Amino acid sequence: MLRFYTAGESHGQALLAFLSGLPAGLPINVGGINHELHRRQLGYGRGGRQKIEKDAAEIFAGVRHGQTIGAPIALRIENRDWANWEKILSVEATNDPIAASKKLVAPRPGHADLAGSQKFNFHDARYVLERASARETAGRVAAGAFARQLLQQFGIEIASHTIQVGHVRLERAATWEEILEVCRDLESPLRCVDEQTQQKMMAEVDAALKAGDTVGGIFEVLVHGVPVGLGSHAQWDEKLDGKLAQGMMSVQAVKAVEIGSGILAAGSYGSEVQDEISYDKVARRFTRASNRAGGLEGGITNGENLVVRGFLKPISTLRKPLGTADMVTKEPVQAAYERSDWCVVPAGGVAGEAMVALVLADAFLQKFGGDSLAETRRNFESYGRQIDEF
Ligand code: EPS
Repeated sequence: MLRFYTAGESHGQALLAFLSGLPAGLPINVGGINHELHRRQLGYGRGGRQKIEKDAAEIFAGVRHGQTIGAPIALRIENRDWANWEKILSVEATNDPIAASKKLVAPRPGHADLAGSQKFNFHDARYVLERASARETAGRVAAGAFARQLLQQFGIEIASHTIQVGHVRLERAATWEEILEVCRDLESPLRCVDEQTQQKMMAEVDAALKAGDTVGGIFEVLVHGVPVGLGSHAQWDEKLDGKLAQGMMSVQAVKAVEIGSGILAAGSYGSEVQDEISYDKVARRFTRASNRAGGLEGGITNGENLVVRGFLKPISTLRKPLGTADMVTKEPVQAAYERSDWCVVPAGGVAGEAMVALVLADAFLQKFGGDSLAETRRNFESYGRQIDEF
């Protein structure tokens, strides 16, 4: 239903995003889109690039007079750094020695550099890394902000927080209110709800910086107000947990995804992990005493908060480089280093929120359809009555 693509190189003119399938008549708050882009740029452990950029979406198509018109949406996020790369990454063929000087032949272990160069047959990882860079997530965050604005119309809210950085883990559960609050706090260095834990996490980030190293971690995306019945158990590719996992895993540096307490559950008895069901007669809703399933049973939303975790490996650009092999001479060399972030967990959380928003909005539109927001709302409300009367 909802399709989206991005294009753009990290140091090219701009990042582009295309999104189609949103109903007409959805009010669009451009400030809200730019707020998400700003959030993505924040976080303790970011490198020099974010000081250059001030990401903002310029909308070229699909939105008129403040609302969607049912036409594909196209937008552009300028790369301010392009001014420094115009000659290096010129569109036209060039013999400028500066372009040759930026060739990258010492692939970073863990990055797409080598596998991508072999696959596309370049002896210059520049062409690969420019697109593999996590800067691409700015396009996803802008597209995700549209999906988020659709979901907000139906009382669905998305937030994320950091539960681990390096070896430091948040050892207690966080409430939805705490997570919302820390998400709204743009000054929060690592978006962790517990100040003492956050201090320890910051020390991990500092230690990585000092050592010329990088640290990974875990971010958790929560969705509040999800209706029962998105996704389906009926076919493997209709299961919403599978789609969320794909969306989340596709975020750069994410190497594992967990839904609810999936990892803990694998080492527990069934009696310890299933969420017992009861019925609230006043609210006319089935409720669960716990939410270890993370809001999904059989690939279908069950009305509890969706809980999806992204496990980020430490990013692969190290100031103190690892050993590698030169792609041309095949001799042992040190991996390339230009500049980098050393912790991206909070930014990963914002990209994760965007992917969850896009996957969920797609499932939402599959369930409720509608060419206009009014039609979607009618269908949503009619289904709500079915659930009330169940
Ligand atoms: C990023 C911008 C990039 C990297 C980072 C993410 O900027 P530059 O390469 O100019 O410093 O900091 O990308 C990577 C982690 C990577 O491995 O490529 C951004 O805007 O998020």
